[in-house]
Amino acid sequence: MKIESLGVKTFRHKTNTVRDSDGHGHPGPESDSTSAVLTITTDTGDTGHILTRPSDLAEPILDRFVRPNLIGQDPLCTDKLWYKVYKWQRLSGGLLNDRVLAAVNLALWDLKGKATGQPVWKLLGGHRDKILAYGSTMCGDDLENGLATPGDYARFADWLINTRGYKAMKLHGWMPPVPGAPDPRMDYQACAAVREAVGPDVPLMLDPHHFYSRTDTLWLANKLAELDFRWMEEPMEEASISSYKWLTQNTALNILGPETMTGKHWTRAEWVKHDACDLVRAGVWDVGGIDPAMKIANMAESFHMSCEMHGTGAANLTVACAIANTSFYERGLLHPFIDYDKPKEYQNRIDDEMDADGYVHARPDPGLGQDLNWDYIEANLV
Ligand code: LLH
Ligand code: MG
Repeated sequence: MKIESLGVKTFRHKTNTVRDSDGHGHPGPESDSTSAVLTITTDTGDTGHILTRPSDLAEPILDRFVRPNLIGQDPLCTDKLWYKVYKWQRLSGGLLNDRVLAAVNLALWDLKGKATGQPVWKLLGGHRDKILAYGSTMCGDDLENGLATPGDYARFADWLINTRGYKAMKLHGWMPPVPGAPDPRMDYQACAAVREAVGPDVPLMLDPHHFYSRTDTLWLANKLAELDFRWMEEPMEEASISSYKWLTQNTALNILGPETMTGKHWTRAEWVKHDACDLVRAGVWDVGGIDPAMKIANMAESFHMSCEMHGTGAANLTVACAIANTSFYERGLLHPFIDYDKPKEYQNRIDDEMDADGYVHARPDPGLGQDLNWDYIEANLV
């Protein structure tokens, strides 16, 4: 089997998410957006797909760095092909980023699953066929009855846990440009209100403003430890390993990381070696795909550490179900104004349907388990 082509379909669809001036998503009026699907096709007619942002699939990047390394190659050799493309990153002048590596790697894994008739989570180890989700909120806002006050977070937490069935929850705090943010005391008040609403036994986490000082971070960490929070993630710039090492030494709260720091599995290994985190973060879109994410999970397991996947979607769910050393799947981002369970126009179903007990089930279908509405995509091509 040999790779014959890589093709991209970019299409229009509606969105109800708006970005603020710092890039955080919030509910907003319906507007137009675009997404893209990468399709890898072989000489045997097998295909693999991945849905992503159009900017991850720019034709000049695919033409210069990806197609020359993939065409004619065996698509099942995912790690070998990852290295073939990755080697070009160093001299690409920043053009070949980790999201491009991830998109190509994910489409190859989807192809491998479909060609072998197996779901990818089983090919990778198949540790579990369902996993508890934590409801991961959007960042705080100033919308009436949205996520504007500690009481809003508490009311939403009550609905997530006691009505929708989540068994765990993570708050994203208030971040600029929301008035008054960032403020660790505001974050703490929201966390305290949520703990009060859901009781002592529900696992809770916080993802606050990402650029706090050491002293603000330590104050917040110690207050969250008093509330018996499970972990906090990314409260400071992650390039500063020393700051995280200092933080983990000084607080009883578990610190999860690194999430957005570049450097793939190599950076995660450095964080573990330097005791800069208690739990290791990996997300397929942050670390360049499934192959590097599995290396991170296996490295973490070798140090008796949990590896928590960052972000939602079929490929992160796939890794979470493949490995032993993880605790939750991140489901979101959620908001009282958004119906997360409703498929988008370009989906036949969402990637991560959740049952009433808070479990997201690994898909039995071959591949990564995405179910795209091809009629919609074809009818709305850009
Ligand atoms: O700052 C944000 O918008 C969130 O932190 C976002 O990146 C979210 O994906 C996250 O960190 N989840 O864990
Ligand atoms: Mg995060």
